[in-house]
Amino acid sequence: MDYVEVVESVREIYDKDQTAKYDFIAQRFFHDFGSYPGFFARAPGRVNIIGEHIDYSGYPVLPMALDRDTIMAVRRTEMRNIVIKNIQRNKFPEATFSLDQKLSDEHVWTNYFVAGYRSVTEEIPVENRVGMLIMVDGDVPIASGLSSSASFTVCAALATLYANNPFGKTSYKEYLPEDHPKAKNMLEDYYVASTRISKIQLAELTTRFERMVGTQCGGMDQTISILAEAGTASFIEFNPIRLEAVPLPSGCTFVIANSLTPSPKVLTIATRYNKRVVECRIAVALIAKAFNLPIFPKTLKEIQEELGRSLEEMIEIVNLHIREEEYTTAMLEETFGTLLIEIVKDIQYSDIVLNNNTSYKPRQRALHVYNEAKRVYEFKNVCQNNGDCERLGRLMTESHNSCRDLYECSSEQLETLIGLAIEGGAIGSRLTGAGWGGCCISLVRNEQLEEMYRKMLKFYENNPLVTDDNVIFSTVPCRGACILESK
Ligand code: NG1
Ligand code: MG
Repeated sequence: MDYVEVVESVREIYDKDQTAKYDFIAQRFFHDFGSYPGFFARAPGRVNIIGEHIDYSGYPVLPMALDRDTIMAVRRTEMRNIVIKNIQRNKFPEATFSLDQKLSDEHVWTNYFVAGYRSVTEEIPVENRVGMLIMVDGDVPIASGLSSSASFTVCAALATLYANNPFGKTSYKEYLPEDHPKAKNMLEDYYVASTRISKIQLAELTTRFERMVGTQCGGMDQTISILAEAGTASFIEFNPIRLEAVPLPSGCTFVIANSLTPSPKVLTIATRYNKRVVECRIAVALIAKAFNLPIFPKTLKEIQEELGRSLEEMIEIVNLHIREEEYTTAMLEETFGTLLIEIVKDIQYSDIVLNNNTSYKPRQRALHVYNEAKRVYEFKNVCQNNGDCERLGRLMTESHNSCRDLYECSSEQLETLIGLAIEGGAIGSRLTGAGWGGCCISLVRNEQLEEMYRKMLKFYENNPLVTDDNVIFSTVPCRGACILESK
């Protein structure tokens, strides 16, 4: 139960039949490598329903997994290396790695593979690791707040874990000879097995290693990608990771729409995501200083616990002790009596943030975090009690307004799109994921669904970036990552 699963059949993973997508990858694998894959690893993207930019402050979030995922077709090889190819070969050129590959300093797509690979191989001596041939495909829109990066990292970790099968709980099945009739239809038979690394452990490991690629993320995305259950959203708490199933209300639908403004976090860490991580830490330090704490806690949650106050009381404390105007670096250094880097140095890549900014808004960021945490608890309670859609919609809209005004992570296009959703009758709409572009999620009563689509489709009229009809879609909670193996 606790361990990463190997599933029976592709039909058990999704709501609708997705067999064709696996057959396609298997054929491409055969075309490029001259044999069929031994197994598939898959890990879903996710949509966050509420609880934005608070996972790295230690507060709970409420996402659900999508039926869109990263898929890796894998075959072990005798070669002492890893060859990784992508179906979209022009965008993502193939690469060959050694079995102790390090992350590249450049921003290359394969860094997410290496992060996943390393999160499960650190304990395996290099001479015991196996070579792999890999073909990657995926349908999680990239850099759009639906966690394509975490689904990729998790998928890589799972593929590596299973290929190396280090714990030997199930024996590794021989590959089918190419002329075997079953090889023609890879998806006929799969069987159940398991490996010995807990899902929680894997979530922690992949989060830690994905941070090395750049974004100083919390653990929401990796956790939901691994532990999601079909049919329910998840309330996720951190330190340690805990999940609670959250039923979604009936009579209404969650709709995701893409603003088509990509938000590549790793390329903007200095001024966006990682800057917010640093600003939250500055808020913690300012509160700690005001209360003369001898040791500064690391997160807004830790300082709440340290002071033993409620979220409401923390909001008062922030209003009282952190000024509304921006703080310059010089002001902060005077307040703390040290260089600013001393306050944030254990945050990876924080030097890049400090080198690219001269002012910070700790009060606004902390107010967002404490208020958003309150909304997440309330959202979960409403779902578990009466499922009052109106209340849920209002919480989503309040969350969005806070992301826009206090956290400043919305964008012009998102505002337009969310405005159209509300005009079309959505009872709530908000940006989802890190923001600054990417997607929004709207809650709409089923009888209003068509009207809302009609309004929102205006956003895409004459937009040259629209390449398919997948820019707007409804979604239900899907299951977490797993392995598919042919008998
Ligand atoms: P997206 O935008 O989906 O990559 C990111 C972080 C999350 C969380 C959200 C904001 C990564 C891998 N994930 O999600 O941990 O902080 O932003 O709520 O960067
Ligand atoms: Mg991401």
